[in-house]
Amino acid sequence: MKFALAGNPNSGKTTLFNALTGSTAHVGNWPGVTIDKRTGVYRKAAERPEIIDLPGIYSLSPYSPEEIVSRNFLLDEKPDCIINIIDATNLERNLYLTTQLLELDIPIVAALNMTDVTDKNGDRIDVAQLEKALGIPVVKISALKGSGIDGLMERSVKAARSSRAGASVLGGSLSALLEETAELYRREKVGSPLFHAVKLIENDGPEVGKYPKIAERIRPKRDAADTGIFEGDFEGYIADARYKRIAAELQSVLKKAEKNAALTRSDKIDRVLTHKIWGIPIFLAIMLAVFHITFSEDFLFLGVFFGEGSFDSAIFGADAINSPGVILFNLMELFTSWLGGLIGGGLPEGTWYAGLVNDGLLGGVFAVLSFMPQILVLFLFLSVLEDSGYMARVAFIMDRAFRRFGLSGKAFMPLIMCFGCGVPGIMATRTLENEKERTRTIFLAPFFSCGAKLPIWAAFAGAFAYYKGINAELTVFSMYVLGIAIAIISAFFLKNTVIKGETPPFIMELPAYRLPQLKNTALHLWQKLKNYVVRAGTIIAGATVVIWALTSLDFSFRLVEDGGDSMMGLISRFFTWIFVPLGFGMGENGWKFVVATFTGLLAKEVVVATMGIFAGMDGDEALELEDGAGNPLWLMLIGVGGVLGGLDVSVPAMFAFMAFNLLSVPCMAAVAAARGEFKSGKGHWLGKAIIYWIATAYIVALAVFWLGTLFVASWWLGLLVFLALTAAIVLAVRFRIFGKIAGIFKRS
Ligand code: BGO
Repeated sequence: MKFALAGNPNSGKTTLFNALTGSTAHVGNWPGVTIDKRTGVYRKAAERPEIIDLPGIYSLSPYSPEEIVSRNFLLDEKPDCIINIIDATNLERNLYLTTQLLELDIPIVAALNMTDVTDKNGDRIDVAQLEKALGIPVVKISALKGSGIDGLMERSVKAARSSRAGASVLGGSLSALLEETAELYRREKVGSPLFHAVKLIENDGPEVGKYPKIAERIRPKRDAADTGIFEGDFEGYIADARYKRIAAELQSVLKKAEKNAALTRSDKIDRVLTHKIWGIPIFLAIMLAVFHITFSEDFLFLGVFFGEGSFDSAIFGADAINSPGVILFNLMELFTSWLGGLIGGGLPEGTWYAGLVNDGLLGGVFAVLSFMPQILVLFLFLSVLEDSGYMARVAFIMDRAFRRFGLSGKAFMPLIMCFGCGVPGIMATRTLENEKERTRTIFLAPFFSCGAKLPIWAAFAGAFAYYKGINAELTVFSMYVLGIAIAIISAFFLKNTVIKGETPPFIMELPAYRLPQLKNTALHLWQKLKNYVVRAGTIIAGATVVIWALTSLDFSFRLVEDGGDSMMGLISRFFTWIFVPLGFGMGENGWKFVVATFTGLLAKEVVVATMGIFAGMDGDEALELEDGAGNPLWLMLIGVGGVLGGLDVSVPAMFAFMAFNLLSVPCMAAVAAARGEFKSGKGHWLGKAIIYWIATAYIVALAVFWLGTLFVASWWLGLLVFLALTAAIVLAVRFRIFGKIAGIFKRS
């Protein structure tokens, strides 16, 4: 047996799907979380029906990719039963889809979801009356609380055993025409004739294209039925008829509780959090606070109360107290060092296999694993922010502020997902109906710092804090803000040049704030943890072995003393000069950063793994660079920090390195996802996107290095040049220079 879950976005399909199948699919409070259909099995029934979670849709018109997926599935695969999820808090809008589903020749059961909310509000829904009006079984459930689900499935199995002919709520002057058209379909032996008849009368593109003869026969009769009110717009006419019928039925079905006129708690919170002026500063402050808890080495800035050397604890801090994230990082470091010693300690020093295990495999994989606790702490907060309903507000705030730059709130949703991982984020762009906006959004996706880039920021933040006294959370924060800022500038640039087009309107229901669900958050973190460990044990472990070999052996496969003479060392010299203008390609260690940048294309965690390998190889030499740096906890940071200590690569160059890795080509998986998404649209965008990412990364890193160097030399000179550059860009925009450049680009 095959059961399809169909309903509006946010009606609770995924929650019900998870409850039925025991899956852990992502539940989110914005449209587009389910972009493809998902399947699972309901094991409690003897029939073990297969459950198919279709993407959320408002209608069966083929306007968006979700609607096409759902419509094709229902028509072609003919499930044994449709479970139509209806959000009981929003009956009128949800029933619009129901009236269309009813026209199919498929058994349907309506699952009246979110009844925990309607019950709490005191709304009364007459289920028996609704059953009568729709002519199908209706079951009250709460997918979130798990109530009514067994009853729903019993009725669905029963419904699936019988057959059902489509029925339409459309009556009046249309019914004769509908019946005549349906009859033509019946003669052609087409299933669900009523559904097809309605679509044909609506002048639905694919329907007319598929059945041109019937369309031809019906056209004069349809035109004759035009009352003139809708001027030939039969789709509008039918939509209006559906809503009128729903409104009439609802009068006897729904008794809403007297509304409290006062503002709800959510409204009051929103007055502050989505404030016109303060909305964005509050968002930035929240993010900064999250980074502080995750990365700060001076938690709550308590360090001002302590004298130098008050404590002597590498785990909890020396002159201040470490944040929870850093404490966990340090504990993890201790553990990995201990484990590393246990595994690799017994191997004879100087042998190739000791180098491979200690410097390569353990150095690389443990460097990445050390950051796992901090990543989990950060994701804990991001998950809480999302689950409380705040992230939906961020899209709303961003839409208001940046729509005129070409970045709408709807595009911002998939981009927020990119904070976790670019692959689902890029795939979620399918929810954008406007192809131009979709293409632009995929171009921006890598600029949103994903979880795999976090270890890079964390490693540098730690090294900067330790060696240069630079605030760690500000270092990480700067990368996130830089990414968002470049995305906004890029959206504006692309909208006015290469991918011209309007920004479609954004309409979204903001859900009421709620306390984050422990189960959701735990699940989120568990998936992150699993994913991280699996990646460290597979792709990253594999990559470290190859990178170790390439950086330790020469072309005759002999171990080299100096990594610069290795295969990678020699090859990378061909490319290093490209990065000299960006600062991090300079000096004797520059090639290492270039190697890390290239290896990061595989997966961004590999950047840090590569640093870890170099740290292992240079360990002893780096240890001598800094006083008191003999603690093994800092070994990883010394890989980066030793270079800083050596002063042949400067702090601005390191920021340029981070900026380049933030903005340039994302990992292979994200490129493949972008390729897949570009493919479904028109135009060959992948090559252009790759060039765009590299060019953006290069230009921004160049600016970061040179402006940073100027700032370090003389802050006022740096500021002056920065302002002059900004003014030049504003003038270029004012006089449409970008458009002219794009014109040249296109002509060539
Ligand atoms: C958020 N009762 C209640 N109260 N809520 C429910 C029920 C129910 O029976 N069923 C689902 N929800 P999806 P689609 C959320 O995510 O399954 C909630 O699109 C939030 N998240 O928990 O994703 C469910 O698959 C922050 O709510 O629907 C989810 O159809 C604040 O309905 C939403 C408030 O469920 C959509 C809600 C970050």
